[in-house]
Amino acid sequence: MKLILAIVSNDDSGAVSSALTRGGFSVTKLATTGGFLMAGNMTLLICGVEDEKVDEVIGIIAKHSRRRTQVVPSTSTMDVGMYSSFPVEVTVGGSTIFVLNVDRFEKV
Ligand code: 2BA
Repeated sequence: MKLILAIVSNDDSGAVSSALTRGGFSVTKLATTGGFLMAGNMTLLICGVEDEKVDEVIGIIAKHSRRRTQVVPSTSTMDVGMYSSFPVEVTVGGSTIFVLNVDRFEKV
C-alpha cells in the first residue's frame, strides 16, 4: 500500500482532485508554498493506494496537470520613462509526485 504526495499548481488542483475522486480515490488538499518561487501550490495527499493502482493515480494526475506553455503580457522599460509591452511564453502546470510505502493504515 502507498501514500502518494503530488505537488500541483493551484490552477490544476481542482481538476486533478475532482478526477481522482471520480476515480474512487480519497484526496486531501493542503495549501502549500514552493520554496524557490515562494508561489502558492497545492499538495494532494492520496493515502491507502493499492500498489497496482499507483500507475492509474499517476496517470490521472498527469492527464489533468500537463506541462504547457502560455503566452502572458510582459513589460520592459526603455530608459526614457516609456514602457513597451510584449508577449512572453512561460511554462505552467506539471506535477511533482512522490510515492511512499505505507506500513499501516487505519481509520478509527
Ligand atoms: P518544478 O520543478 O515543477 O517544481 C514545482 C514545485 O514542486 C516547487 O515549487 C516545489 O514546491 C515542489 N517541488 C519540486 N521538486 C521538489 C522536491 N524534490 N522536493 C520537494 N518539493 C519539490 P518551487 O520550489 O517554487 O519551484 C518552482 C519552479 O522553479 C520549479 O518547478 C523549477 O522549475 C524551478 N526551480 C526550483 N528550484 C530551483 C533551483 N534551485 N534552481 C533553479 N530552478 C529551480
